Amino acid sequence: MNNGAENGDLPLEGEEPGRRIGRRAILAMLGLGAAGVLVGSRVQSLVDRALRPITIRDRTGLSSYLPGTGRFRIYSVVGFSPKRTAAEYRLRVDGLVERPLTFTLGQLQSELPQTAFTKDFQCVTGWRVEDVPWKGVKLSAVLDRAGVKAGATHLRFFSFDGTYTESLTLAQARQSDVLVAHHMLGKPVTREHGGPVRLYVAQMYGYKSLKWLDRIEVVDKLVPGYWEELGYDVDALIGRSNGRDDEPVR
Ligand SMILES: Nc1nc2c(c(=O)[nH]1)N[C@H]1C(S)=C(S)[C@@H](COP(=O)(O)O)O[C@H]1N2
Ligand SMILES: [Mo]
Repeated sequence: MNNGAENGDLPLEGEEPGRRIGRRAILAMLGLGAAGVLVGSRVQSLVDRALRPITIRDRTGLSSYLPGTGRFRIYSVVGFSPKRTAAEYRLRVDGLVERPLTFTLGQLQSELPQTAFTKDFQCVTGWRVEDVPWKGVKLSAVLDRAGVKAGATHLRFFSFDGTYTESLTLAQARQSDVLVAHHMLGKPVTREHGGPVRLYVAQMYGYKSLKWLDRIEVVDKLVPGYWEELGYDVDALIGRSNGRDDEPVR
C-alpha cells in the first residue's frame, strides 16, 4: 500500500500528453477493462487515473477487487506493443566490453545459466502485483560473458520500441535478482509485457524493468532513462525513492 504521496507535477506514467480520449475509447475501456482484456496505453492510463484516488484513500483493501488493481497494467510510452518474433529476436551487448555480443533467444536460453524466482512487481504509480514468477538469465552473467572493461560504470538499456531507455549502475546491475527475463507469469514473456525479452529489476520501481529489450550498452557515465529525464528518480529503490514508502521487494 502506498502512503498517499503524489509525484508532484510529474507526468503520470502511461499517459500520452496532449491526446484526448474519445467517447468510443471510454466505452471500450469500460467493457474491456471489466473483462480484464489488455488494452492500449491511452485507455489503460485512463483506468489508472480513475482508480488512483480510490487506491490512495483506500484503507480497507477493497479497491483490490476493482478492475485494474492487483494485476499488471500494460504500459508503452509509444502507444503500441512492438513486435519481434522469437526467431527474429536478438539481444546486442556492446560499448565498453571486451567482446561485443549478439544473442539469439535460443542462445540466451541454452548458453547461459538459467535463473528463476518469484517476486513482486511494484509500479511507482502505486499498483503492485505480488508473487510473479520470473525466469531468465542474470544480467551479471550476460555482462561477464561480454567482459566489462575497466573504467565502465553504468549501463544503458534500449528498447526496440525505438523510444524507451533505462539506466543502471554496474553495481546495481550485478545484483543477483536483476534478470534478463524470457519467462514471466509461467510462460514466455508476452508481446504486451515486453517479449520476447524484458528486464526485471526486483528492488526497483517498475520503470527500470525495460520492455522489448534490444540492446545493452556499457558506458562510463550516467545517462538517465526515459522517465528519469521526466523527473522520476534515477536511483529507483522501492520504498526509498520518488517520495514513496512502499514495502521493498524480497
Ligand atoms: N519499453 C518500455 N518499457 C517499459 C515501459 C514502457 O512504457 N516502455 N513502462 C515501464 C513501467 S513504468 C512499468 S510499471 C512496467 C510495466 O510493465 P507491464 O507493461 O508488463 O505491466 O514497464 C516498464 N517498462
Ligand atoms: Mo511504472
